[in-house]
Amino acid sequence: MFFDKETYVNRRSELIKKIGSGIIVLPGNSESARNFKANTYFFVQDSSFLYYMGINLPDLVLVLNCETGESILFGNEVSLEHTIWIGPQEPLRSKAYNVGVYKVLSFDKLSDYIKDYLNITKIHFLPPYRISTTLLLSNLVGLSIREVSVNSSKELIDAVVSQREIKSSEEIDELEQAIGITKEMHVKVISKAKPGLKESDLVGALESSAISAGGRTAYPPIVSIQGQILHNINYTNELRRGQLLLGDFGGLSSSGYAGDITRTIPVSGKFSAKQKEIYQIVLDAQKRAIEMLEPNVLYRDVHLAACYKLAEGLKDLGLMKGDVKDAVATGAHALFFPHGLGHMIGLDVHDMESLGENNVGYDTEVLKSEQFGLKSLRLGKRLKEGFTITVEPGIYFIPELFHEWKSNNVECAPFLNFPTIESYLDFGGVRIEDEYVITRSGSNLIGEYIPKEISEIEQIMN
Ligand SMILES: [Mn+2]
Repeated sequence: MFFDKETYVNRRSELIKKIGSGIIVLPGNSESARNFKANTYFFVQDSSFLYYMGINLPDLVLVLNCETGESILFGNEVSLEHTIWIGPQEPLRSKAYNVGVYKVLSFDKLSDYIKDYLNITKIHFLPPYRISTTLLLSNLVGLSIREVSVNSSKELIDAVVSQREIKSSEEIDELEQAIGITKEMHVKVISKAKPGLKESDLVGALESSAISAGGRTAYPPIVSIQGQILHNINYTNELRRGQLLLGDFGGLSSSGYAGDITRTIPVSGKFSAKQKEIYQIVLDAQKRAIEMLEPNVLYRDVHLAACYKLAEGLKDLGLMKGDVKDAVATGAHALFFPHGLGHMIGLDVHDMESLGENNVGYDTEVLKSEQFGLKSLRLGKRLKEGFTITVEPGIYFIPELFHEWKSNNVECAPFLNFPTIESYLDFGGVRIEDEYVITRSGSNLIGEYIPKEISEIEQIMN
């Protein structure tokens, strides 16, 4: 339990009210074996289960009965034999009481409970993303494994998204706590980085920060001198003078909220003139995007405004040419910025992504584009007060993409100055990422400011 009992009681009763009829089944996660059953990965609870139940333990299923209004937790108390291995535990029954669930039944009662309702009313469940959950649901509702996901409840997905996308002030406190931990991790990496170290030296330092703070990293850290590889999680390179180092990582708050921040720094402690130019374009694009954040603005439009800013800067440097709006319309800028400007953040680093990007970041008003670049934008819909999001533009020089576009004479080629771009192919990449909460009239940075101006980064490094 992380918040008051009332928080969980209210969240569940609101969900029951929204769905109105039928049975809602919310399975928590199970332990996941690494190489044999008892040797498991770090346990991560299902975020929807955690949102409505607040218990961070494996092998539990929450059932909300919309017919009776009842919440029931299915799970087993720890046996004496297991206690010998893991020590005495607070009874499950008492944990459930603390979040206002007064009916706890053993796990083997779940199947009969659902069976009684199967042909009478609708059983609502979210799309599973782990095979163990798919199997559980397949057995409970009598569908084949293939049928489970497509039969998940759109009503339930929409109801859960509508609740979880609006963060309460206690959730924003948690996100701030995660940023506090994340700031320490970043400052440690910025102050420690220097030629001769390996990427893994820095990963060791940031992991130790996260663990010392009582948590873990929220996702596999990206710490790379090859920033142009967007999700590079190899840490074998040695840092050399003249290179840029991209660090995209964050910690978890004590109740499981994620931090997700990116900084890009010069290994030598000083940006070169060329690096400064590209870095400043990315920073200006981020600031342009942040200025626009307020309720009712389409995040797709914020993304596009950042793209215009990037394209303008790249045109000034002679890397792009022609009309900036036309260039962005054809997707030319995506050669340098192939991903989206940001995503929601909360209990998941890409919040609720398991419920489907289209169900979380888009709606009937804004449909996802299929254009290269724009199709990777995870959030396109109108912003609302209480949304918590990331703003993370970048510029990358991806040799493979460059060669492909150059040799295939792509439609947007007239906007690209290929010979000049070619002279940047060993540049790497720059990304700058911060988190914002949408307020009534604008937005606020979540948590403490983490240095990002060129002079601030150089000052910490020297
Ligand atoms: Mn991110």
